[in-house]
Amino acid sequence: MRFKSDISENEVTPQSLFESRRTFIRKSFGLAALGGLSSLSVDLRAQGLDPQPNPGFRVDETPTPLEKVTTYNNFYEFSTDKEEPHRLAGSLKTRPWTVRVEGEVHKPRTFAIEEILKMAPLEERIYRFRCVETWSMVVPWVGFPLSTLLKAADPTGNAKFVEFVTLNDSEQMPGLKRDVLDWPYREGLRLDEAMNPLTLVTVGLYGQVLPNQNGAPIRIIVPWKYGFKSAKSIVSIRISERMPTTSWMKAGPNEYGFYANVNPEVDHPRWSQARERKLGDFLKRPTLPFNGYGDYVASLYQGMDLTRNF
Ligand SMILES: Nc1nc2c(c(=O)[nH]1)N[C@H]1C(S)=C(S)[C@@H](COP(=O)(O)O)O[C@H]1N2
Ligand SMILES: [Mo]
Repeated sequence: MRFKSDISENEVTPQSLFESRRTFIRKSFGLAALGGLSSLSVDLRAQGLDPQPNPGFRVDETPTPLEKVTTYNNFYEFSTDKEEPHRLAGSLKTRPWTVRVEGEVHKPRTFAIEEILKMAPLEERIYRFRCVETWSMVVPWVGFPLSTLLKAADPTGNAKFVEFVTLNDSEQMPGLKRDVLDWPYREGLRLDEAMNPLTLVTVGLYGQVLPNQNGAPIRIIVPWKYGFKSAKSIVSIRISERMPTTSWMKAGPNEYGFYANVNPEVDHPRWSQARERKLGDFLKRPTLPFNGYGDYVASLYQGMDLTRNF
């Protein structure tokens, strides 16, 4: 069992280390500001928000250093090079920002980001995060369950799927000028996956406002699925009766399925998914089914062939 509800914050990240890391970030920020790391310096408390640790959702592993989490990113709207988004994402304007919740709902709504930030108490949840390539991280994300936001729009009886749509503005996101994906970036979940308490509306990490390169001002985190399911900088949540076709399914239907549950037994056609390297580690480690969250989510897929529904 990798999850401990009784583990103290100090065992996971020594508070002194956490604090010194924050100080380090603030200091290094002076240098990094020109490189687009500016949102890193904003403590969530400066916005009147006070994320509390959620003891039910932590991982018995040292979190990946903030510096790695914020400088090695997939964000194709900026660049396909993982080391570029943190340099380029400064052009993203995260205010004003709205998120529409629409489709199969009784109460379609457009929420200002400020309303979303006040919608539910923010929790810090330490989750494993696993990219479809062989790297992984452990990150103290800050947010609240997506179910809160979905319930506010009151899904109809036809609601079966949820689609997330990313901002599509090539003035702010230079990578959109290249034809690498079917823009805007679209991802999706089945409604029951979206309502699972692990699925997080994410607005911060390490107690800071979400850095642009990590998907500011609001993204989704789905900890038991490959990273591409966790759409960044979203402007719309569409609830539908039919399964949406995601950008990655369009790009490579044999490589990226709708479900994309972390599964060491199903290889990507071009590489094995059985092992992963946690960013900063030297050695690889075995990948766990559902990224270690099987106790919470395996029941969602009872009776399904996960080799076909990859
Ligand atoms: N809009 C958008 N969301 C996205 C991506 C992207 O290119 N555009 N990349 C995905 C992929 S492949 C991964 S692994 C994660 C990376 O998140 P991180 O940079 O916070 O680690 O974001 C996902 N969300
Ligand atoms: Mo990824």
